[in-house]
Amino acid sequence: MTILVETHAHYRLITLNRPERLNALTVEMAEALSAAFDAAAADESCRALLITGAGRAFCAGQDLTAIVGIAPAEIGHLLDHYNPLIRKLRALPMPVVCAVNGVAAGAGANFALACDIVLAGQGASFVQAFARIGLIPDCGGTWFLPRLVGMACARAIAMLAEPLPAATAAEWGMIWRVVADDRLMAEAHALAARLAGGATRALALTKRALDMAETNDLDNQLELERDLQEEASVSPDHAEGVRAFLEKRPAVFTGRRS
Ligand code: T3D
Repeated sequence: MTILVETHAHYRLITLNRPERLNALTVEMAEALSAAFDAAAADESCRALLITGAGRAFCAGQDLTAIVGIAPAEIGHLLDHYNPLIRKLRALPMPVVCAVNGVAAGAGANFALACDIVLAGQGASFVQAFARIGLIPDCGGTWFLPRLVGMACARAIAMLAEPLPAATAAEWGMIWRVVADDRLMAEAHALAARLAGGATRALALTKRALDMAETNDLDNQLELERDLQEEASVSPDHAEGVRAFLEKRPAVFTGRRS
């Protein structure tokens, strides 16, 4: 199986599972991921996702052995599989945590950056490997990088294709946090469990608002916040949050969508 899906209380762990190829992506894997995202989105009891890689790497990007023999003009069509996957990942109505357990290269790096909160082990690194093989960063790389680290660093990261150590990625704001390798999965599970116990509807709407902020001006963003706040305010978790505050107790959120 190219991916493994494990159900935990209120969240799912998805593990990229081709360790012998450093979890390099194939069309089959993209289809499996797409189905796993659909299943998570359709299940109200699934309130967060955690994504990681099996073995020593997170993901080495496109499986280069799989493109041998494909006509060059057809290679771009691989993105017909990957682009919908990135869109689906961004639109998931729940927080997505990525635990980068080793090298994340090419599309693998940008798949990680598409997640909501990225944790990485100390030994992990991010490589925009595309320039090394005469390609451009895809799977959203040219969109994510300048927004996360600014244009100056984005240009160097994309054009030099050098491995960026996890600690530098965290220092530059490309990812949330770097942790000791042997603590990575414990910390990632704790984070996923914490998010899965949150006000899921509000977190999903927060994701949408932050994504829209990339293109909206302030006026439009204020309008959007009003609309999304209306949606959040009718959620059972909002009522519970206020009740819990007034009763001076921790809120118990259910994540129910209505
Ligand atoms: O064109 C399109 O539109 C398609 C979309 C493309 C999107 C992309 O992602 S393009 C970028 C593709 N990825 C790469 O170019 C990265 C290639 N891999 C590497 O540069 C290095 O493997 C790493 C920096 C990731 C890790 O290096 P290292 O030294 O830790 O490991 P290694 O020895 O190179 O790799 C271990 C094995 O995994 C090795 O196999 P072997 O010799 O033990 O049988 C290696 O060939 C294999 N492997 C690593 N990356 C890939 C791969 N096999 C297939 N595809 C890979 N991407």
